Amino acid sequence: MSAVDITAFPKDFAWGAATAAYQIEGGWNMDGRGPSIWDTFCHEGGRVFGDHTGDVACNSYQLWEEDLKCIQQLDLSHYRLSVSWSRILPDGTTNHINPKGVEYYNKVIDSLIASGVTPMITLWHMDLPQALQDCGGWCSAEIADTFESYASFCFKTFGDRVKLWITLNEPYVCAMLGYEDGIFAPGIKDPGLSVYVAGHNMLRAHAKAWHAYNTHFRPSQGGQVSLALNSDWAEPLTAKDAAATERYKEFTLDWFACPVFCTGDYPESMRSRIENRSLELGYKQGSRLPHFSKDEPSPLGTADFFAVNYYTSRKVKDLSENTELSFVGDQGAEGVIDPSWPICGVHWLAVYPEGLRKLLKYIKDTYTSVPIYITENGFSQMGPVQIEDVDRSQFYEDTLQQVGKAISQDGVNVKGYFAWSLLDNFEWNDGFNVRFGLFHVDFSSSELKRTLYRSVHQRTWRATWQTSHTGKAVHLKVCTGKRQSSIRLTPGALG
Ligand code: GBH
Repeated sequence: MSAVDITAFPKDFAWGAATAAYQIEGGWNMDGRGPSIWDTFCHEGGRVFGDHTGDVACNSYQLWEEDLKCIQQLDLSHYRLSVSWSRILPDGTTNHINPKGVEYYNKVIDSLIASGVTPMITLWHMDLPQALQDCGGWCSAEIADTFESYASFCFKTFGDRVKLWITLNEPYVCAMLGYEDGIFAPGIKDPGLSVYVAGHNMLRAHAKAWHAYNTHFRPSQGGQVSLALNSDWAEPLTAKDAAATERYKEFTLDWFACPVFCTGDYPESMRSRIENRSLELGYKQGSRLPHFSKDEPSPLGTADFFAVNYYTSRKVKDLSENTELSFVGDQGAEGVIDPSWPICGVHWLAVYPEGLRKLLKYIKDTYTSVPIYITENGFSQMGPVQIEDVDRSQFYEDTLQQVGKAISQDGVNVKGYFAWSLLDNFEWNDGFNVRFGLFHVDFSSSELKRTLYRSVHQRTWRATWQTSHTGKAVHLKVCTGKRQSSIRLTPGALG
């Protein structure tokens, strides 16, 4: 086992953890919060593992001080959280503001800052207000203006203290799973159609919010705004699959990154492929991939940093013979798991830390010299709780080693790393059955006690960030699990 080279990480590197409102807060109907699409989706039954819901989750709405203790215990420099849109604007619009909701986030933000922790706030992490879904959700064109008003309200209310903003989390996942496959809220299954409309309105909403910040708030607040894009790293399964791999990348990261960082429009070949297939399939109602209007602010240049969520990688197989009207049909490619990559917990999470290094280099080479934040990355457990989570520890160590190499050997300007997640939480359609936390949460008792997983407590990856962040040397004797070693980390290249 080799240690992480901490000399690779700059002194002001952000060492954080991330969470999302619906996954941790609970308090779903407390103090005037309006319902979100995830409340509806869970309460319907039959949608989520064990019919679990986020009604209580980690109860962070009432137990915020417990979360803060966790953050302090880890010595995090940053904490990424999301605002529940319907907690502060119960019907999604600024016509009705819920003061108790605003008070909650003020308390969270103020206590983070008082503890020396920099907040990064996501405005929308999957939990659209139900009232807006009732008007068509992300498929309605008006939502872009509604989101802009909500974002402006948050900038105005919290922006004196919050300087790092993410408008939308993972538009790809929300459009695909919410509108194509229907396995995430709002549960719409409309293959090959709504997915592009939803994605388009998300980009319009993001662009409007960024422009609002840039014009009205940046001059006095001086913060930064981006959107968090998720992407697997993708490699061809065989030499024959090279073109399919290009398409796979285009239809995942490039779909959203190209309009924002490159051209102001979707990748040329994505557009022509969708248009050609529409013709072939006899689809006559114009392009399925919408066009950006010249009368609206362009998405181009609407990100002050690149925020990427990385979990896993795929080998890509050509699927160009597929004749279905669907997103995968348009993409003409399919991702499979390389059998040499271990699965950690949940079935889709094949561990390949090298993929993160390759993805970071791809982002740098393809898109941008703006700084990159890794806004999510993590490792899950399933089944009986293992407080002695040796594999997770090894995962973080291997991953941070790859991030270090991306910085020091590939010259990628990585500014921060946020582990997903601070706490075990409501893992969407997997309910509480999949645990991503650095802290275990005991969902079987009403106290919802948080307990640091063993490895996080002891192992070197955590010392890496403590050392880098605090400048203190940490000596660790690693004695859990199969792999044994004793490693001394000293602050390196600080300054
Ligand atoms: C992130 O999504 C989310 O931002 C976060 O809220 C979530 O808790 C975290 O990841 C862990 O999942 O195989 O059909 O069940 C990452 C993207 C979307 C990847 C769902 C896996 C599973 C689809 N994930 N997907 S399926």
